[in-house]
Amino acid sequence: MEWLPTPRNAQVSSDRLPFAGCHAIKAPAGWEAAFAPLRALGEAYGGWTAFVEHDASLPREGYHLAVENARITIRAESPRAAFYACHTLLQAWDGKSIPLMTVDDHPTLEWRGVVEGFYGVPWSHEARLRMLDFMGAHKMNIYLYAPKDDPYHRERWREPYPAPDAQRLGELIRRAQSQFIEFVFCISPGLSMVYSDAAEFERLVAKIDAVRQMGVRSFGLLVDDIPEELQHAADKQAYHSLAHAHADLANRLNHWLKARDADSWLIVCPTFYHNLGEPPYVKELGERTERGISIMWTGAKVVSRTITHEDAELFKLAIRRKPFVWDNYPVNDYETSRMLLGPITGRDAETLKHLEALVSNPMNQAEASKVALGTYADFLWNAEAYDPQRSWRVAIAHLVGADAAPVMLEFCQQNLWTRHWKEEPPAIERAIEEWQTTGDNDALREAFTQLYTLPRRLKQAVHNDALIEDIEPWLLRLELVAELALELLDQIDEDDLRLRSILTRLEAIREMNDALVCDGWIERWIRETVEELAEG
Ligand code: LOG
Repeated sequence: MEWLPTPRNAQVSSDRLPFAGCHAIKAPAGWEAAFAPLRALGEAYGGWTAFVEHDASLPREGYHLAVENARITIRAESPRAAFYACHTLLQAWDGKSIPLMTVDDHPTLEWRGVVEGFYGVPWSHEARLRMLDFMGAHKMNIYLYAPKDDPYHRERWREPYPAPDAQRLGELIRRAQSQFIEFVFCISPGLSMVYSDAAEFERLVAKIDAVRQMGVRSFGLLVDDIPEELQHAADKQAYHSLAHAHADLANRLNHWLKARDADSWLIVCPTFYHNLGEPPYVKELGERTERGISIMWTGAKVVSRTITHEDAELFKLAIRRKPFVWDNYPVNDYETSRMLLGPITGRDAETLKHLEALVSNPMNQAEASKVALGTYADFLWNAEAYDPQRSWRVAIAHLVGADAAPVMLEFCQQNLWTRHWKEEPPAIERAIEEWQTTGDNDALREAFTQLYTLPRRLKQAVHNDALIEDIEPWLLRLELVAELALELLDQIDEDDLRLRSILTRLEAIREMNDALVCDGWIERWIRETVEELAEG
């Protein structure tokens, strides 16, 4: 299996040695959690000893890993760095042996992760736990809990979490800790909060304090997607602008947090979060918000197809600190009929130099999001070596295994478009265009057959049930429309047109399932071909 993320520097020998865990791990006291991934392998045969040393001279999260004959040495900047070294080792393990190797590694960007920040059905508890494991294994270090449709996060922000929810939240927090992930609890009070009211502030900190008691030190104050003007008479009296109110609230909350924990961290998502720093709101927020408080930004647009270093510099100038990027890819809440299964593109190493953090806002489908997220993990860790096409293949292989990767890639290629995000058009577009000039039904039949059999081939090869569940509606739709397209081709060849029945069936498919694949090309071909035949 290839590494994900790609290490900065790796020398790998073709010599492999049997490995089934370490019988001894010698490490600094207090670093035990960093070796959980190695311990999980068991301490069975093989006779390996791992020596772990703290090396403060390495870059942040940097590690050096050497696998020699019967001895593993890790030098690491921190326990988290040692945890990452273990994962590099585990990814090189094929279940039986590991290669002799040396690796020198550290990340491009300090904070790399995920914001669960979309509208619609939030991820299930199980999906979140699996996501945290995935993130840890791929060297992502920050998760923002911010599902818009968790009522206690936004609509009913004043109310405490009921006991069962609080218990699940606690479990998430512990899982994040075990994966060396910074857990950021976010709250969105801006739909109703009276910012100037002291009792409202007390309600806000009471909610936050309950989560703080569970071991969280980082919080997000999110005021995105709220009215762009002050709403309450008291606030209009107390503040001369919305930015004034938001900066005042952020500063007060930050003082409250710092008084309880000097290591606390406050992250603010402003109301004007997509621009190049021009709105007066952004400048005022940047001026008034105290240093040390982070400010989020989605790029020049809500869904920014590119984020250049020039864009980042402009926003940075306006807010007087490096932006904390909330990246709206592969989120699909604005077009739920589509899936985004391509790699992240349109950002580069130069952009990252101007950022404090980058978190991806994924799809409602957690498992399917891991295709894009795997490529984010790679890009954010080693942006200098990032190759989206290569990364895409590796991310897919990590998700479904090497054997199933080709068929999963084939499926991903059919799902790369939304209103705001367009990659290469699906291959079927070219096949259809060729057919329009050549009229070669057999060539088109072959292309449709490939798509028709894809769902079945995929289900045979892929054993990740959560993934199959996520993509099931798209698999079904693909099979049904490709089957219908084949039927239409047969009718043409046999000169036995039953056009009305084709249209009725197309309508029935659309009614039972609103998933859209191949950017709608197959459906369009069916409809247009039927129309032409009806006219002709
Ligand atoms: C929301 C976000 C949503 C995304 C994409 C931010 C900061 N807020 O336009 O919750 O998932 O767009 O639809 C948003 O992006 N607002």
